Amino acid sequence: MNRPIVKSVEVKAANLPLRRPVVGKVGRFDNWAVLITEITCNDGTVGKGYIGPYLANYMPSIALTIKELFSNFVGKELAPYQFYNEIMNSTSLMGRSGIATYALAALDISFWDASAKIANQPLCEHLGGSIAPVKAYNSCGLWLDGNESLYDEAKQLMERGDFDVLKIRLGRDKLEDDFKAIEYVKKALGNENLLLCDFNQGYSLPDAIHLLNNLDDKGLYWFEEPIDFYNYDGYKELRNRMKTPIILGENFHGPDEAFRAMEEKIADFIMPDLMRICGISGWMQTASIAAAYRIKMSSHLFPEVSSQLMRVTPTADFCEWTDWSEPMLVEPFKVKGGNVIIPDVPGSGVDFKYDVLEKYKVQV
Ligand code: SMN
Ligand code: MG
Repeated sequence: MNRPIVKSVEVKAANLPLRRPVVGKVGRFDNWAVLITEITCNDGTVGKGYIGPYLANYMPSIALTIKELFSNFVGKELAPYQFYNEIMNSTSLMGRSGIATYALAALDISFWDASAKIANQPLCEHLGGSIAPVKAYNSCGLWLDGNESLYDEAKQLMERGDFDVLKIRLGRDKLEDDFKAIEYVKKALGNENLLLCDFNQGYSLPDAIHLLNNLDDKGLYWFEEPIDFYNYDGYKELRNRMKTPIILGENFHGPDEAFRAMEEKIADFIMPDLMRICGISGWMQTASIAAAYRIKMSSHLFPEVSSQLMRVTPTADFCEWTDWSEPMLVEPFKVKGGNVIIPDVPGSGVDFKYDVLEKYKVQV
């Protein structure tokens, strides 16, 4: 069968204000920097997607890379997974990580959106799955700043969408303050519900051992990124010492890194990031590897496409939900009963409010 031919690409960027600033060991962010990629086929289909590369000043370089990579596909029949493999197998001069990965991810997400639209199916159905509620946690708050009382903040986070799983950021100067923070949040959440925690690589190995030893009996569902994500020996050591499962993965650049981490058994669970894992194609490869290793896989940010992907991830655990992109989305995904609700529309369900993109525009 003839498939539509890929014709052109458009890239836009914006720096959306965040309702609650991100304050963690990862830094402070008042904005969510997004790069929108739209590809058009000769039948008029437009594939849309976005990535969030954090650092707005790098977006022009990423946009240029997107356009340069796109030149490989002009005039070809749309074939997202084939395109992904062609680039992965031919860009060794650029490397298979960093900006190249972000740019390929942006294109891959848009190609798959177009492909699902052409098939007239929601993305998860196009990938061989079905629509159903996707178990999620609300990750929009519980940062390290904590001006509001953490009890009230946790209650607010549970209220919208009836969430019963939350994630707290840890790594306050005094261990006692982390203990108190956990206590306040647990009081709001209830002891029967799951609390996850994230350290954002804030610790050296000896400090992490000390801290996690003190937190190991707190009933936290996972310890996320206590130390540098590339410290493989350190992660092995932590896994040996702790009862609480260790998770990392938001910093895997492409499936190669995810594979190595699983092969080396450095984590109990993984949580790839749609952008860094190299889009939908990179995610699908990683999900197969996680299934082979029987490792639970959660998602990192990008709840719209990630929730669709969780429906075809054999070891799917939790979808991380944030509302950061909502201001620019025509139809933000609904959250109900602690689940992300995938809309029954063709494609990824992501479409943009162009007036909002214009208002917060970044020149690329
Ligand atoms: C995180 C990463 C990037 C920006 C904000 C928060 C964090 C998470 O590591 O896992 O949510
Ligand atoms: Mg994290």
